[in-house]
Amino acid sequence: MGLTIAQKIIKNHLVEGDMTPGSEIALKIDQTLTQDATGTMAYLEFEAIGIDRVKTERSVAYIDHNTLQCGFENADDHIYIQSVAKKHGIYFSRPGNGICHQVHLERFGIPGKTLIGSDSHTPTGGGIGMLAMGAGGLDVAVAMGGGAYYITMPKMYKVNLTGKLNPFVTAKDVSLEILRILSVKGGVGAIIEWGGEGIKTLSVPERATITNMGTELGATTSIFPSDEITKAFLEAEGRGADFVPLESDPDAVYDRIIDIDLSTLEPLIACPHSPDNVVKVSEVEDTKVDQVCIGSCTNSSLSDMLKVAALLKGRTIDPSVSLSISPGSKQVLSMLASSGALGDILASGARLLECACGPCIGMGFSPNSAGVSLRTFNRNFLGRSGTKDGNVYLVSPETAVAAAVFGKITDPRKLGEAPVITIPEKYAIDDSAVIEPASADEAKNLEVKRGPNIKPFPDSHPVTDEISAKLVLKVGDNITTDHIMPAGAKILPYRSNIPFLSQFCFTVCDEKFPENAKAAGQSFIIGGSNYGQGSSREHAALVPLYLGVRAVIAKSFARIHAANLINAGIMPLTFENPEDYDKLDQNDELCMEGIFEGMDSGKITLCNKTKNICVKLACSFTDRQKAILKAGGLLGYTKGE
Ligand code: MIC
Ligand code: SF4
Repeated sequence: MGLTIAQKIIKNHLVEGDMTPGSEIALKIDQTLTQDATGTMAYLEFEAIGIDRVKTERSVAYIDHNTLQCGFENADDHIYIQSVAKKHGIYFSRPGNGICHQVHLERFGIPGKTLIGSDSHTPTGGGIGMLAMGAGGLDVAVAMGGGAYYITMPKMYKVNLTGKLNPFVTAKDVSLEILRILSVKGGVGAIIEWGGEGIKTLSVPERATITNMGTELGATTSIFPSDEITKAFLEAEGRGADFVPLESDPDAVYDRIIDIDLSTLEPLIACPHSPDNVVKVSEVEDTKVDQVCIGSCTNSSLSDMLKVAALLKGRTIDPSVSLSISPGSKQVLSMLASSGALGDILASGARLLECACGPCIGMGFSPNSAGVSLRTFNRNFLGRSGTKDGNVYLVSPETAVAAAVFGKITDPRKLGEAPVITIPEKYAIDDSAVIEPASADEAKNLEVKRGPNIKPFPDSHPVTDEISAKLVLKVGDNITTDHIMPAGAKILPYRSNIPFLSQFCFTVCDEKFPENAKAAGQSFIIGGSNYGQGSSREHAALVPLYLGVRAVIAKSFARIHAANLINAGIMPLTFENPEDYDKLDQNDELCMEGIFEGMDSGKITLCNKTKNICVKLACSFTDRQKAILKAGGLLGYTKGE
C-alpha cells in the first residue's frame, strides 16, 4: 500500500509505536520554534530539564506576540529569552523581525523535516511540505532536549483541488470553504493533505495561508507536496539547496477525500464568533464596518501585501473606518518599502503597525464598543480582540480592502480589475535580526538574565487513587483556550507569572471562577465537545492546575489541549455516555475512586454525591501518559522525579 506525504515523513522520523491510526507514536523532531508568549515558560521548562545544548537541527526563538512593552515585563522577558537562547544553542529572532510562522517559512523551514512549535499555527510550515505541528511549551522543551514528540497517529484526509480561483477569490476563501465543510472540530485526529491539479495554481504563500488555517479545523496538521513551486520559493529565498521533492504515492489510501473545484468558489466571510460560521460575502453585504485589520500569520506575506497596496493605490479609505496593516516580516516590509507599494498603502490612510501579531491577539487596536471589525486573521473568538462586545469577521485581504474603501462589507469584485502583482524572483535577504547562539565553549560563561516578572511554576499534584472534589464550572461545546486563559494586552505580559494569570482564568464564562476554584481547594471542570480548541498555550492547563483543578471531564477534547492537561498532571476524561453530561451540575460534590485501576481498564466511575448517582467515564491513557499523570506532570516524569 502506498503512503501519503505525512505518512512518509512520519515513517522517516518514527522512534516508537506503529503507524496504526489512533495508537500513540513518538517522532524525532528536527526543528523547533517558540514565540515569546509561550516561550518564557518553555525555556524555564527547558532549563528545569537541565540539558546544556539543544539537540535539534535548528531551534529558533521568536519575539512577536508581546511587543507592546507597556512596562518592564515584556522587555524583561525578551532579554530572558535572548540570553537563554544564546546559551543553549537557539537562534533568536529579534522583535520587529516578524511573526514566527512567516519568518520560519521564509528563512528556516525545510520540506520533509519535522517541526514542532509552541504555537498552534506552526502547521504554516506545511505550505512547503514540512510536518509542522503546534505543541505545548513543555513538549517543545523536551524536543529541544532531544526527546521525542508523542502524538496519536492521525487519520489521513485529502482535499483534492481542481480548477483555478477566479479573480478576487483567494487562498483565504479556500480555508473558509474547508471550515464551512468540516467545522472547527472536523479535522480532529486527522492530517489534511492538499493535492490535485488545482494546487499547481497556488503559490507557497497561498499554500501557507491554507495550512495555517487548517489549525482552526482542529487538525493535527495540514500539508502540501513539495514541488516545482516549493523549489522556486526556496530559490527566491536563496535556499535552493534546502529543496527536496515530496509527494504522496499514487496508491496512497485516505480515510476521507473532499473535492473542491476552485473555480466555483466565491469570496467568503466567517461571521462572529467562530471561524466556521462561514457565509458568502454577498450574504452580509452592506453591514457597516468600523475597523479593518490586515496582517497576522495567515495573510501577511509579500504577495498579500502587494495585492492590498495595488487595490489601495489611488484610493482613500472611508472616513468612518480605521485600517491597520501589519506586514508579516521585516523582509515583507522592506520589500514593500523598496517597491514603492508602502507609499500607496500609507497614502490611502492606513495605519502601519509593527511586523508582529498585534491586533490578532488583542495586543492593541481593539475595536470600538460593539464595533464591527473585518480581519484577515484566523480566529474571531468572542472577546479575543480585546473588546468584549466586538464583532469580528474573518476575510481575505481583498475583501478587507473593499470594506475599508466602501465603509461596509462589500463583495471585493466591486473593486474593479483584480490586481496583477509580480513577485520578485529574489526576496531581499537580510538575516541581521536573527542572532546566532554562542558556541558550546563560549556558552559556559554566559549568564541567563531573569527579570522579576518570572515567578515559580505551580506545584505539581501527582494523580491519586481517589479524588473528591467540587464541580466548580460547567461549560458547553467548543470552549477555546481564549475562554480558559484569555490573552490580550493587559494579561499577556504575565505569561511567566501563573499566580497573576489565575485571576483571569475562565472569567469570560464565569467571573467568579478563580475565587470559587481557590475556595474549593480541589476541583473538577465539566465541558462539552471539542474542549480546549484553539491555541497551544499550556497556561490553559497550568493555571487551572494552580487553582486546584484535578480533572476535566468533557464530551471530547482538542488535541493540543488534551496533551497540555496531561503534561500538567490534570486528567482529561470523557463521558462514556455523552448524555451523562446533563446529570452533573455546577457546585455538585463529586468523587472518583479506584482511579489507578480505572486508568488500566479504561473506565473510571464518577459519583455525584449531591445527586446520589454515578456515571461512567472513559479514558485511554497510554502507559507513558499514566506514568506522567502519576508523576504530577511531564516535567517531573522527564526529570525522573
Ligand atoms: C493564538 O493565536 O491564539 C496564539 C496567541 O498565537 C497562541 C499561542 C499563545 O497563546 O501564546 C496559539 O495559537 O498557540
Ligand atoms: Fe500571532 Fe495571531 Fe498567528 Fe497567533 S494566530 S501566531 S497571535 S498572528
